[in-house]
Amino acid sequence: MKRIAVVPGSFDPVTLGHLDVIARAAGLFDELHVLVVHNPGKTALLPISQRVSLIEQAIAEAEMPGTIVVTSWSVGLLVDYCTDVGASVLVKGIRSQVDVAYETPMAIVNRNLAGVETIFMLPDPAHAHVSSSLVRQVAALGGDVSPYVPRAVAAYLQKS
Ligand code: COD
Repeated sequence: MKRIAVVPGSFDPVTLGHLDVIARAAGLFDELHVLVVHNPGKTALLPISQRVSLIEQAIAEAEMPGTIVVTSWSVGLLVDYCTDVGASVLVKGIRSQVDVAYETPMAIVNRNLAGVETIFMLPDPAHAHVSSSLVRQVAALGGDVSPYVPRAVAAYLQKS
């Protein structure tokens, strides 16, 4: 049986921290779905389709192992997507106790709802401080975001 996992996120925009988690998860599963999901608790910067496109470009450049699908999901529960594509695992990056506190209840509910397990992956220390909100802030103030994001994202933010 194929081992399929989903890495969900707002990815607004995708960062080197996200990309590190995606690359390491890709090595653990036969098929990995990187799923862009609207987070109603956050004010979005990039349109969802642009986020998908930037993730695709970053993954192509990084030459990751296995099969990786990049798509978005806006209808219903995250676990509904997992059930639809036959994924039994969600992979989430955990940078701090704040992430643990945010992710733990969702992990329990997702297992209760659909039997989908959540794997928490520790970050590469080089990227542990990076977040999309930090990148958005640096970009908005005219700073250099290239240490924090894939090349395609830096180019996109510089243009816009
Ligand atoms: N290093 C490692 N991991 C990182 C880094 C980094 N530098 N930066 C972020 N991450 C991790 C985050 O901890 C998170 O796990 C993931 O990457 C995505 O981060 P973001 O910021 O892009 O996305 P979020 O936190 O806004 O998540 C959006 C989701 C929609 C995925 C989330 O809110 C969710 O799982 N919602 C569940 C919706 C649902 O079905 N609810 C009902 C049942 S719980």
